[in-house]
Amino acid sequence: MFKQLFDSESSTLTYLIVDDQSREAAFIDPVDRHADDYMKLTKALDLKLKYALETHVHADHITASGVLRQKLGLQTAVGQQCGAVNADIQLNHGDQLQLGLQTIAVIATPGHTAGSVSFLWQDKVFTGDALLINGCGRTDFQSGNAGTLYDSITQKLFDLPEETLVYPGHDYNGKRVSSIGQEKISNQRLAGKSRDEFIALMQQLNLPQPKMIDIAVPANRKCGVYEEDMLQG
Ligand SMILES: N[C@@H](CCC(=O)N[C@@H](CS)C(=O)NCC(=O)O)C(=O)O
Ligand SMILES: [Fe+2]
Repeated sequence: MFKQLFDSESSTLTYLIVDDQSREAAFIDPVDRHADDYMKLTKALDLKLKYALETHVHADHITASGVLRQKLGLQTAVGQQCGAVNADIQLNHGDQLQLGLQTIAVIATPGHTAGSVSFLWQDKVFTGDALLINGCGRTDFQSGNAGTLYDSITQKLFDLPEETLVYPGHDYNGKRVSSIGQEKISNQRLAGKSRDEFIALMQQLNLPQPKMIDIAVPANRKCGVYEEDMLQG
């Protein structure tokens, strides 16, 4: 089973993936203000929540992973390079996570942030803010690097089978799913662009900083829960 959820305040896409046989499940990029909904869903569907997986340390919203760990006893997992020291699992390229007999493979896709990872499950890839639908994550904070992002997308994500479904970490334009083949042909940031052209394009974006960046990044390095709160349980 698979569900896509949307946070309209930050335009974040959250995913719930379930192994139907064992009922083991994982959230990808859960958002703090929806923690109660996630717990209701977990109960209603009789799931054993095993993981809260982060594609990166987010700059624009606070993760629910730490709260879900407290309430559901799941493990939080985030890329090793993210500096999220109290996450239960520090992910590296090639790692595999199990839900029952099913495998979630970790693909390092740095560039939006140095620690960004994507998750491959069945015919779906969850790309966080590396590859967006007809776009890509910005590269101007959290050790982002446009050249590195170009390499991650063109050498790792675009190497997946063309029919692989692309589920991004955000969409700001009402889109919800794409495919590797579609993005290769039509992504305006990448299709037909050389590495140098892509870097030049990313340098010209001049986007305003996310409103929550100064709060969200330090909070998310602690899975969204400050240590004092964690001690109180
Ligand atoms: N206006 C948003 C900014 C959102 C933003 O910068 N999002 C990042 C992802 S964390 C991004 O890469 N956006 C790509 C884009 O806007 O094209 C806010 O204040 O939170
Ligand atoms: Fe991001």
